[in-house]
Amino acid sequence: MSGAEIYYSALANLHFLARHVFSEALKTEGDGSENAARLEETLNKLHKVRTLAEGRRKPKIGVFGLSQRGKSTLLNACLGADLLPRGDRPPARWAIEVEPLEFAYGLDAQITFTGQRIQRPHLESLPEARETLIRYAADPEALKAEIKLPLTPTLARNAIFVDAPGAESGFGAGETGEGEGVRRALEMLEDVDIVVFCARAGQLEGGAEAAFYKRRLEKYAPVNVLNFRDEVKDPSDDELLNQAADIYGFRKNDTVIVSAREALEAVTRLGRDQAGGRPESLLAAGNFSALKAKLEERLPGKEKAAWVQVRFRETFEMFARAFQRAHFQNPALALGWLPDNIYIENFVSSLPRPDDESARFIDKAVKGFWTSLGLDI
Ligand SMILES: Nc1nc2c(ncn2[C@@H]2O[C@H](COP(=O)(O)OP(=O)(O)OP(=O)(O)O)[C@@H](O)[C@H]2O)c(=O)[nH]1
Ligand SMILES: [Mg+2]
Repeated sequence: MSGAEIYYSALANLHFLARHVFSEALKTEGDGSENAARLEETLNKLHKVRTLAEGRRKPKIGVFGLSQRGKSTLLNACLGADLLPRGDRPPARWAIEVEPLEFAYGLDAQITFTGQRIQRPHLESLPEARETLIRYAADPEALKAEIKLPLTPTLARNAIFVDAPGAESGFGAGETGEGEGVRRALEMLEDVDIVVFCARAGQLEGGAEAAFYKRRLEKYAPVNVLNFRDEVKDPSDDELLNQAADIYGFRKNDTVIVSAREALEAVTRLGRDQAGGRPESLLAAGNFSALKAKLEERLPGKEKAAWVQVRFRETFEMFARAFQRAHFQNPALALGWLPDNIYIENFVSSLPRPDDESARFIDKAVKGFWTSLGLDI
């Protein structure tokens, strides 16, 4: 087996192992419900990672950040179409998910409201879709829009793009009283596989934005975007990266400086419908080739950097300690040893494949625990 195959097999085993312990724990009388809930959450995360690793669903790329950072403009440039409403509008609380399909006949839209009510507006064109999205966004009961449309995106061909609302409405400005908006925004973060954080290159400042990033986003190991590059002539890119590292704690290696406006202008100029393919000029505009490279590092099917592999190993080791300490005599006890912080936060931090040696380590350890449970794989 190759390193990648071993890794996937380990992942599958870990998933079944956790599921077994969980179902045993549920049979046990008494306390432990809190731990069980935590394990269930972990299982769901493992499930997410597995379905993605096995190619059973497309990765979701979500863009987060405060209002007016150019999130929607950035996504339109990524999509190669001016679809998502942008600019000055009343703040919306919902998410818009866009799935570009290379071979599709027309637009398909589904709007989900509270109480699981669904509508499917008929859409003929991009401008009509944009207008419809603006109209529905004003409805406080609208939770999510899912749009499918025939497009070849500028980057990340096989992904679903998620436009999150500006964090002020989603997370609550002062982070006091965590209401409905906060809950929804956190769900959105958990739901996406690749988190992109969008800030403004000319407005790097500590305070609320940096605090928001550190509290909510950092743990997802996001791709960080410093947008509005066209508006800052100096400092140099390098100085900007240093500033962002100081103020937000961005890893330089995970940060790109772009101009979503220039990229979107290039898209519009080229008239993507006729252009076909993805001309290099499109990616060069606004430095989108750098963003493309960063996203591709996170997409399935690529060998990943060592620092990310460590995350999976840490997660596994925490599981391992939990199971080992309880000697598998009492699964409910094992639950108590599970960490508060599960590192499989999203696909980004766990799917990357470890090198052959760590993959073998993980596989051997997981199988060892299975055997000590008296179970066959
Ligand atoms: N100069 C410049 N303007 C930009 C850039 N990106 C976005 N803008 C402008 O900034 C404004 C806000 O852009 P949006 O894309 O709507 O920002 P957003 O983060 O989605 O805003 P909310 O949806 O309200 O959270 C628009 O007027 C854009 O044209 C950029 O790279 N350079
Ligand atoms: Mg927006």
